[in-house]
Amino acid sequence: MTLSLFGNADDDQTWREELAPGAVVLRGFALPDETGLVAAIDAVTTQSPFRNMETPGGYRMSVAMSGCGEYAWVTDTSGYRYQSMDPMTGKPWPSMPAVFRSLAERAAMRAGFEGFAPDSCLINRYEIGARMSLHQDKNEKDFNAPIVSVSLGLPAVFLFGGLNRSDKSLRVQLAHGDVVVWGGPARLRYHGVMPLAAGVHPLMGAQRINLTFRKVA
Ligand code: MD3
Ligand code: FE
Repeated sequence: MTLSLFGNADDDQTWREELAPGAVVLRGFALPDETGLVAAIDAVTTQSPFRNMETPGGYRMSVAMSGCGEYAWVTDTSGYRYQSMDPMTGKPWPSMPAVFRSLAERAAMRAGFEGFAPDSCLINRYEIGARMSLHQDKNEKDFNAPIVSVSLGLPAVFLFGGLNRSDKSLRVQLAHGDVVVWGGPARLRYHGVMPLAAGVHPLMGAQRINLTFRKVA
């Protein structure tokens, strides 16, 4: 028989933490791909640059966003939606890099979601002080598909609430390389991100980048 050198680890040294039913944290799952992910983020955001969009309420988001795949999320004064065209370039979003797709599919599989086929990846860039207020992700068609999120760069405090905005939130620290799979009964829970604390990450600098993989259509 084979002896594991790592008590609570999988064979690839990834820790699995169940935050709540349907929400699985894979600590460090993205670390083996960090170099490829950074190159792919650079390639995508050279074509479709990060931008701070305006909400329907007229506020400029502190998080700068881009995206790739068949659809990405946009907001402007007329509302928010997924669309296949980047309004900033007038062109389709860049295609989803293979390193992105492969990571998302393997993470979903590891969390028990067979056959996850994302058609969208949103790329969120947090500079120091940027935050995301509590919200639900419900613009996607099929809530049976999970959302896979990948954290890179500076650590953040993630807020994980309930199905009602007023439910108490758990605070979860998400660090460079952590992947979370949000599905099943966790899929429609409120969530947000506390203002990013100052710091410098050795690979990413003074920022946090979060990738979210979704099945939108
Ligand atoms: C829990 N992004 O883009 S990812 C978003 O860190 C978003 O940039 C955050 O919320 C970020 O919509 C959080 C983690 C996440 C994503 C979707 C969820 C957590 C979720 C859907 C349901 C429950
Ligand atoms: Fe969200």
